[in-house]
Amino acid sequence: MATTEADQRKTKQESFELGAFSSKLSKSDFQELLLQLYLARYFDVRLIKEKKRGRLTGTLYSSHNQEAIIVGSLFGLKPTDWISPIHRDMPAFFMKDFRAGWRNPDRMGMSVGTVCAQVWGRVDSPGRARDNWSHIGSSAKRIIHSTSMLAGTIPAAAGVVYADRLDGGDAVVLTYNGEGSTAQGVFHEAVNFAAVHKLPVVTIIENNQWAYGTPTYLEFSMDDFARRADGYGIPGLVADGQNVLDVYDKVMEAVAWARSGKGPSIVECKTFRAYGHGDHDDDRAAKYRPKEEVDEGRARDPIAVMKRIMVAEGHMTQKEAANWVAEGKGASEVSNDDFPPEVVQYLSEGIEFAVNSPLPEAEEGGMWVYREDN
Ligand SMILES: Cc1ncc(C[n+]2csc(CCOP(=O)(O)OP(=O)(O)O)c2C)c(N)n1
Ligand SMILES: [Mg+2]
Repeated sequence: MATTEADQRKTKQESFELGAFSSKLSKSDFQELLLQLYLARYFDVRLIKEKKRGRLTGTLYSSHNQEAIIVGSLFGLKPTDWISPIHRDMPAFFMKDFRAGWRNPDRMGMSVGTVCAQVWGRVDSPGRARDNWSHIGSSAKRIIHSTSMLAGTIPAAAGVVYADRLDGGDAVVLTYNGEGSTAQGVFHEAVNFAAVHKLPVVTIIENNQWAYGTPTYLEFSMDDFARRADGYGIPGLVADGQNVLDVYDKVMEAVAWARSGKGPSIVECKTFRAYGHGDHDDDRAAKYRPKEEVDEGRARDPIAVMKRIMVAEGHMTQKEAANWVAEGKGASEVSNDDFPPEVVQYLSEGIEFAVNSPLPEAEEGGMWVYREDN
């Protein structure tokens, strides 16, 4: 029996009307979206388990509970579009252009093995283990290199699509940003620049209510950050970040607007950070965030929300929805049996590739630091 308000929300029916774009998706599109949600979640919990098991070191920045933003925003992109993910979006590096086939080597996204090699700090990572986590990029796959300077990728993204337009291209760029990064001066400069030049820049705000230990009411004085868009003279959309279809609809609206030459927009996706800022912050976060707030913020798990919609749309039976129950569970409560086997298999292959990739030779440490041709 539901006891708390959070429990009641968990059991509540989803009332969601399909939007202009999601209403055109097929049953297999719905199934694919759900599978991708499982994969993004599995990436998160498996890395936590690998670290606990002692096979992995380094800080983890969880996207648990925020997977619908990554999956829903990537789903409608063309292979030639660009993305600029940051620390909270690690699965995006290998999930870009997934519709071309998860294992397709020509896909315009990194391989899962490359991304795992990056997480494990091995020689097969793009920077040959010189840096960790999201500090990667690939111009060949149209992924802008992530930087730790919050909002610092937006001007780079604006420049990339400006150049593409001058070359006659129609590429759009999705930039991913936490809501905290919007307080940076460069955020305003870059969005204003994109607005003035009508550049196809879709600025996604992952509003997870916290920037490290700072709550949103100390970050900006409005309920919907998307209203800031008015000041730049561009559209500002708000999406339910727990609902992959709503994210897809709002991002596709912004992408269509951008592609047709009308310029940039902001899509604010409302969500909640499930854990600490990184796993080094988990214990502290449990103190600075009231438990009720955390329970409330995690009550609508994106996997559960999608299942409820699929049942309502007749794309899934209640029995099928009970097949793999990863939703509502933390890393310590979940096992491989809670995920579809193809999801476990796919990521396990990537992890084995990384674990079998050697560490770089120590001599490499001094290479490519200075010019060596004079
Ligand atoms: C310019 C800048 N200031 C501070 C930091 C340190 N820092 C890294 S992540 C972070 C919080 C980011 O919060 P938010 O943008 O909301 O993203 P979230 O981690 O919540 O996804 C801070 C303060 C930084 N990397 N860059
Ligand atoms: Mg945040």
